[in-house]
Amino acid sequence: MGLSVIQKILKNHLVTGMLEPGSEISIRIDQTLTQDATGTMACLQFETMGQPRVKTELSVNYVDHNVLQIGFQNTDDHKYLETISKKYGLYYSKAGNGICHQVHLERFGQPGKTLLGSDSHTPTAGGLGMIGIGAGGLDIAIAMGGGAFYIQAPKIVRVELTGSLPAWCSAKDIILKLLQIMTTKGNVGCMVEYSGDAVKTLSVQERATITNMGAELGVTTSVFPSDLRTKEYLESQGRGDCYVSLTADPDAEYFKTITIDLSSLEPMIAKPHSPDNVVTVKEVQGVKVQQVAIGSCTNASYVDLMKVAQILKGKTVHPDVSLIVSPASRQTLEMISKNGALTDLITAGARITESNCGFCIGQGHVPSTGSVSVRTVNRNFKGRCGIQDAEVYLVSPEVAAVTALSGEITDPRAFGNPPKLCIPDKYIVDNTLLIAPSKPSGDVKIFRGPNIGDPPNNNPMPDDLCGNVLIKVGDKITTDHIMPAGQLLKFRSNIPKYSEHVFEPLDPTFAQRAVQLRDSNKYGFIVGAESYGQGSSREHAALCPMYLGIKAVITRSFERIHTANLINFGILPLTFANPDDYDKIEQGDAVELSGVRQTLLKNGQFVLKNTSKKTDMPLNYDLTERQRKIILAGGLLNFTNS
Ligand code: MIC
Ligand code: SF4
Repeated sequence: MGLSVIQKILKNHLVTGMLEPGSEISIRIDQTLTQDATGTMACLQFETMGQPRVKTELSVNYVDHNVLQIGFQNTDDHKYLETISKKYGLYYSKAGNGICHQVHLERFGQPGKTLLGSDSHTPTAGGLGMIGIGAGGLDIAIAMGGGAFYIQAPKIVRVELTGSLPAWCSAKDIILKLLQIMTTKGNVGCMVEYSGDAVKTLSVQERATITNMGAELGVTTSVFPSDLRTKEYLESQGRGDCYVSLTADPDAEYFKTITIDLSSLEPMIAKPHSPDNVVTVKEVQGVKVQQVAIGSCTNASYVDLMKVAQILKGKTVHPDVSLIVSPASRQTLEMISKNGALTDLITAGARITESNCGFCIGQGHVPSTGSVSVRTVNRNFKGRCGIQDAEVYLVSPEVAAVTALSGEITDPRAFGNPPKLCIPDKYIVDNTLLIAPSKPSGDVKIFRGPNIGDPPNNNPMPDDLCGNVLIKVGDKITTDHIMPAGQLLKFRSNIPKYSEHVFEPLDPTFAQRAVQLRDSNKYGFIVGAESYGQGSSREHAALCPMYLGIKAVITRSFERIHTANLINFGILPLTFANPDDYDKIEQGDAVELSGVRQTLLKNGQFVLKNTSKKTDMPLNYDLTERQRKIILAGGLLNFTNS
């Protein structure tokens, strides 16, 4: 049987296991990526492993999430990352150089390689024909030390693209269409591989928009073949020597195939508050808009901003709209500045920001109360923009630009001629803000500001867990609900302080109640419903609950990265054997789980005793032997260092 692109890359990197969907495999990681919001903890964890230098082919520390440096905490974290990079042999991408995924595509991505990143949008690299996977910081730390990365061998979903994009439709409409079809739920354990005649009509940058939002599907990664368009892109970035061709064998087999005829697409939009709440723009046009924000690792590349500049040129942003444009990389900013497109944006009334994540994660440009913000980003979870009471819609750069001009959600097809696609023959390559790894040297002094604490320890899993259900939540709880970011990002390396905010958007009393329970020597349980832990890779959504004494999360289903993070921090991810039992348990119930160690050792069944309701409920888990040992040890750091 022939192999798909994904199978070829996995096979080349396989350390243990077999490519049987669902079974555990481990793969060698060629490159790692860390960013300042998750990287500090990852590097602190790497330091505890006592390795003299990173063992990957290439590792990069990016500063892109907290570039405003409000307060010393962020600036201190950056200095820490800079000195760590120097000492351990990582590239260091300084504040202002751009968003990790965009810069990685420009400078480092290579077809056929594996990339592990402490950010859920690491699959952006799949646009270049590589396997990019998002994971918690601890998994990255282990990969930096040369350790393999464990995942389930994937079910590979083939997405066949046919036809060609109609005028005013672009890559974002393709991925929004796929989100409408596949939704954000139920895709754990899958990887997406793109194929079909239309693939060759898409540039790497457009492919990267599509693979970027594979994160919202909940799949492990998304990959395009590496073809002449890939070669063209790498050459235009001065990296033609990285090119290898990588295509699927004609007889490769897939778990299933979804076909999207690009010719039949219309401009699409995701309504509040989920990326899969997708309809056509036509269906919601006319909604008045107060803010348009063009940016993020999804849709703020040179190709995107050139389209926006053409649409805005000679026109003026609607007086009721604030338009923010945040170029995804310094390369993009430099190029639109050189060719005059930046002037067109400014003259039209756009507010330009430094290249960074910024408003995408609620760091500034927070919409006003009750207002509508139309964005080119990838997530519109409630509250992520920095305020609960705002309506965020996700669109392509084209729809964002015409909406900024008209002041209401607008189908661009009524707007005359579409902008031209500008794909440069040569990008400007300027590594001024990218510091290459220095030669090994023992005398680099690591800088540690007062906000940087040690990673907290956890004890081995006790045999009996007696405690309370501290919170019961519903479907699709994201890591933004569990561990909000925005202005709190400055506490990412200060776990005691950050832990005060666990579940704050849902219940500001949670942390205080958890501490009271922990101080009375009892354990906290969390109850959730479907798709618990969507979104970001932030391990803090497990690490901080661990710090607060949480030992088990019981749900109807989990998302992949969050499950891995729970295991890494010694928290049991359990599911209701009878999904209806979710309705029979309440916040505040006193519960007991006994014989935990023995049950895990024997891979037996758990039974939760609800002493408040005087009921018993069977609980399942899907853990490999290695994962059970990690939980027994109290987490991956204990397991690795023992
Ligand atoms: C996000 O888009 O939610 C983030 C912020 O980039 C996160 C990482 C983090 O929480 O630091 C992600 O996507 O993993
Ligand atoms: Fe940054 Fe937003 Fe991309 Fe996350 S999704 S990496 S916050 S731009």
